[in-house]
This record gives sequence, structure tokens and C-alpha cells, in this order.
Amino acid sequence: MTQWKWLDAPIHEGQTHKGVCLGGQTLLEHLRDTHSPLLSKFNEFKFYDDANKTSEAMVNKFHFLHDECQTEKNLMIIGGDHSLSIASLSSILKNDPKRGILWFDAHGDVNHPDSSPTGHLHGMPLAYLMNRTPLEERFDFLKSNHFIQPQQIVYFGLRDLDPDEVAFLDESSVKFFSADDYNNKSVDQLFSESFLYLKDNSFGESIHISFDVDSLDPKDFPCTGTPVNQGLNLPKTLSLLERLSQTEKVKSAEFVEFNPELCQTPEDLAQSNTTLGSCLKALIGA
Ligand SMILES: [Mn+2]
Repeated sequence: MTQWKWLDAPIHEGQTHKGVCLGGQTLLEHLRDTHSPLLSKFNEFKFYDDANKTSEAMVNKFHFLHDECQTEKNLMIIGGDHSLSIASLSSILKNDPKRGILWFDAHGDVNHPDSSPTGHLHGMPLAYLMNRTPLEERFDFLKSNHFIQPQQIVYFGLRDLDPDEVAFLDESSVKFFSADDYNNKSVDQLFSESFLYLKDNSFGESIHISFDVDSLDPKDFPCTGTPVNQGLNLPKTLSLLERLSQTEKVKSAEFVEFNPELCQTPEDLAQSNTTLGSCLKALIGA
């Protein structure tokens, strides 16, 4: 049985809601409370020890993530906001530069500091990872020659893009399925179109999944900082994750932007925990 490493990534500095750092712990408590068989899939649990909080908290957490992602084990990262991908993917691509990347998100996450309307780092990870903007000195340790190539990534769920992002996606011909495209296609079509595309470009013998919960519809995942209506159909998404799992090519995944403090009601919290648990189950089986 494939064993996974659970990596809690409590990074919240990429946006303004601190509660996003509780996503991993909240999900883990839910899985424990419900005696989920999923837990048997993990033979290592790793948490960031933030006893020594400093003004450089995020950089320290990036260091931690970067180190912990240097592993032979299959890796399940639970965030935290989406800026954490800068550290996780820099590290993962160092060992496996040809890994195909499936990016589930309502947003493009490819703004750079000069184009971002909010200045929030969680909207920029792909700008750093695709070499659209230089890494600042504070992130020097992440420097790697293995940037994500435009042909290495497929997006699912885009529906809230800034003008500069639209221009970039156009120019670089990045493959994406908007939420509408996605909801109108079958799981078979989504699966084969993305895999063929990656394969044609010599990527995808192994796969990383970067899953922002705001890719889903807010009714299925209410507790997140930047929800956008008309999201990805949940049953289809669970089937697609199962289909991906069957390939045995998925070696790493991150689920980000679950913020338990933004739940309006206990039902919202229960719904978000259940949805996220179902996504993990579809992806790694149980
Ligand atoms: Mn995102």
C-alpha cells in the first residue's frame, strides 16, 4: 500500500485572513473524530513548530516546507494559503523537473507584484514559479533553474482573472479549462485531454496536484477567503481525482485556502471538512 507523508503548511502571510493557517489541523481533527480510514494511508505526520515566532515567520515556514518536500515519499500538503506553492513546488521540481502540474483554482495566481490589484502573495505563486518575476532576496534559498514551463501545467476552474493574467495566459498558450468548460466536459474528456497535452510536451510521467478549494462552488466549500460562484462540479471533481489516482502517477498534492475561521455556521464547517475529506479520499483511496 502506498504510504503518504502528511505535511501541515500553516502559511497565512500570503493574504489577510490569519485563520487559513488552521486548515490542516482542522481537517486532521475531523478525520480523527470520524475515525476516517484515510488516516491509515499516512505513515508520517509533520507539523511546523512555530514556538519561535519572528518577523520572518513566513520565510522560516518556507524553509521548513522546502526541506520537508525533499522526500522520496508521496506527499500530501495541507495549507495554508496558496503562496505556499512557491516553496513546495520549488522543492519538488528540484528532484523532478518534468512533473506535470494540475492547478485547480478559480484564479490564475499568476499576478506579479507590479500587476497584482491586492498585492497578496497568494495570487502570485505561478508568477514566481514560471519566472515572470524575480524572486526577492528573502526567497533566495528557493532559487532553482527548474521553473514551470507553460506546457507543464493545466488549469481547471478559472473564472476570475485579472487583465494582466488574461494577457499572459493568451501569450504563453497555457492550457486551461474554465469552470464552464470543465462542467460541460466528461471526466474522460478532461482526463484524456490533459494527459495527452502533458505527454505531447514530454511532461506528466509523474503528477503534482495543486488544489485551491476556491476552485469548487462555494456551496460545496464555503469556508475560504476568496470564494467565486459557479465553481467546479463536486461529483465530477471527485471522479476526476479518482481517475488520476488510478494512474498511480500522482506523487504529490497540496490542498490550500481552507479557512475554518471564515465559516459562518457549524454547517459550513461540516460541509467544508466533508468536501475536503472526500477529495483526499478520492485521490489517495481508503
Ligand atoms: Mn489559488
